Amino acid sequence: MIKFSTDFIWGTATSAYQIEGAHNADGKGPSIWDSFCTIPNRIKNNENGNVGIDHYHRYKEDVALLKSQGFKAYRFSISWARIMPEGKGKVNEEGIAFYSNLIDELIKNDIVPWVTLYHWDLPLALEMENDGWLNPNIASYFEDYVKICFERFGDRVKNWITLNEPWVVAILGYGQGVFAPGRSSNSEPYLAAHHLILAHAKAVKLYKTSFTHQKGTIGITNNCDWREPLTDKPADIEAAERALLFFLGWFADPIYFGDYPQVMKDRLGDRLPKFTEDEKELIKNSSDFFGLNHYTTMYAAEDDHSGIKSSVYGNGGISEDQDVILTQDEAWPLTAFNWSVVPWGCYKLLEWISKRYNNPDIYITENGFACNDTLENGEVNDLERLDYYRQYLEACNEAIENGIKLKGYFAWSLFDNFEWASGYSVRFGINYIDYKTLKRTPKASALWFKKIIKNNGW
Ligand code: PNW
Repeated sequence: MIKFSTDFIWGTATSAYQIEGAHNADGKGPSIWDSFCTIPNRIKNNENGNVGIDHYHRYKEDVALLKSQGFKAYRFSISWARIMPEGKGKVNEEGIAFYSNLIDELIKNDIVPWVTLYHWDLPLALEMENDGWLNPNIASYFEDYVKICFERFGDRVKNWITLNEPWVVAILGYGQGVFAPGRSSNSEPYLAAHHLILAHAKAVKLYKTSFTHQKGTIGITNNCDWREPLTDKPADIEAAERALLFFLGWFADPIYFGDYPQVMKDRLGDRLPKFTEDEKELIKNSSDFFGLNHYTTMYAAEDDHSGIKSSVYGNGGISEDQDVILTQDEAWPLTAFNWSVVPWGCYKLLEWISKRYNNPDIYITENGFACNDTLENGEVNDLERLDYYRQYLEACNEAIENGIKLKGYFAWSLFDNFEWASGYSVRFGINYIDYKTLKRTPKASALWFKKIIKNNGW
């Protein structure tokens, strides 16, 4: 029997650009994703989030769905360009009204809002006029924007996440160029990441100094896969550890210890920016909880440069900086996204985080499964997804039983939605979207969640 404690937080998650649509409605300014999607061939089938799943207009129906499926918490993100169309300066009251209404609707239905302040949709003006995350001033622009959010929503929102997955912003946006703003470089990811960390820390400092009366918590969400040593050779064990430090330690070490992992400093030299002593103080202990997005696992082996070279930028970071070769096991089931299903990897990652960062409160803010669902006789029988959730939650439960302070879990995602460079071709939702009518249909996995949340387990 699997039982979670009664105060375990059961949630599900989305992000603004992936679901809202209404890309230019009611005074919203363009974001880098609006613009990235107009470049031919960057997105599968040249799709975009202009309409999304029209959550902007259907939010009441969507909150009712959340409620009917038993979720206690809902993680969504605020579109910066809806609040500040030019990224700075003027505030758009209609944008404020949308999120304010959404928050009220959630609270009315006893669903606790968990709000991500940045889920990749940077206002376009900041990119074009100020070089986006490459400009150190971005940290103060971000601070000005979050201040508005704390002022306008902080009376009702008590759970804030500053940034979603800065690793993705840095590596996929500035390293591989497959996500907005579409740049390819082997040094810009480290610079962008540096400013992302500082922006996070400034936002937290502001919240902790000027908004203590709101009595909320604030943290950051990082993503990380597990890296399992391919063999028990010391070189491979070290390679796996190094891969984790380049992936998660890159962001979590500054936040828990005040500085980057030594192995990154050793290997990157001048490409890794340095924090000043004041900045280290600012960043250290700047997260009330450890937000984790976790999906998959890979083997890691030392790259001795004798043979196979994966791509220059392997999944996990800039691989030439790490000398790590990543592979998958043929025995591991694959999702439609080619991510392997490895529940024990989730357990091992939770354990690694707890050990390295001194047993923090952890929230899994995303975990989920991609497949090509089809609607048959009005139903979606996504048993593979259901199985994925069951196995990963079993791993979570085991972690909790062994003293790891995992306090909550958010399924990614509440809906099928715009899956970034993959467009609408990949489905992650527990609720199915018919993209012609935008009708929402609960999948078997959503009905399963409803049952297990009610029983706190199964
Ligand atoms: C996350 N990777 O993105 C995001 O937070 C979601 O918006 C997204 O829909 C979800 O996971 C599924 O993709 C990621 O390459 C994108 O390792 C890419 C990676 C990880 C997470």
